[in-house]
Amino acid sequence: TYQPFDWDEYLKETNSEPAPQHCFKQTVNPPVNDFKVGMKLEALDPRNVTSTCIATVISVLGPRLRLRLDGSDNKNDFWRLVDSSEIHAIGHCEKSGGMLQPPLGFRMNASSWPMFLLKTLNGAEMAPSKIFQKEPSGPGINLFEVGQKLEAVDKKNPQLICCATVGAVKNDQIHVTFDGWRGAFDYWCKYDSRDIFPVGWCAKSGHPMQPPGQKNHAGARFRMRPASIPAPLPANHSPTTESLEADTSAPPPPPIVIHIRKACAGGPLIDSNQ
Ligand code: MLY
Repeated sequence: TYQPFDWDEYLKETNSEPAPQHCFKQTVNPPVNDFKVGMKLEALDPRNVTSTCIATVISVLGPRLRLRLDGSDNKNDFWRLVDSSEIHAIGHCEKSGGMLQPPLGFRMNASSWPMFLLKTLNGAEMAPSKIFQKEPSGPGINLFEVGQKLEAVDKKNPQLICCATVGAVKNDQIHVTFDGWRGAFDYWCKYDSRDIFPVGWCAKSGHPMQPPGQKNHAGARFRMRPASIPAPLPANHSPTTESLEADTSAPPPPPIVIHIRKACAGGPLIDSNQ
């Protein structure tokens, strides 16, 4: 059975505070998701935000939708909250005087767009306007503080919402760092980004949450063993300066795995049979 991540325990273990709810552009109660796979809607093209396109719901996860632009390939899916201001019911664009556009990288000749649009909408299940929710207003200023914990979308794996920390604050931006992971996934975003959530949001909304990775010792200990079982001490352990220092020093780098196609000879130093 799925055990939600124990934030209370983790906050104690890491002696840290969650960023308060009022820092975020998110509702106190996560919005209900009544979208169904296959429904069509209008979405801003993430690669060309001046265009409104037709999108199809590919999957639903908590209050989020995995979307694919009709006429695009399956390599550019993106995720939106059901209360995103970037999605609307079909008809919204035209009502506001706009015209639906082919997505960037439309797989056909541009001249076939009008017929493509007609065919893609014919007989389609259109998401009813009542299941779209109004985007919350959010704070007018950056209220985050360095060290505060939050839940954040991993932009490189955008289906994931992960345990994260505010690593830095600068003007209207925050630096999101992922607990237990080296810097490769970190990013800067505006304080009112829709990709960051207060601690407990995933549990409340029924969205899975990624626990910390295993970069640091605290994270590893937290993940590996239930809280009730105390950490084993090495034989003859005494809290020497050396062991205290060891806890704060940089962790060893993880092993690097390189996959080599068997057919390729890697040179004299590579055993291609490994
Ligand atoms: N398969 C990927 C997943 C990384 C996820 C990192 N997030 C949680 C910050 C990898 O191991 O690189």
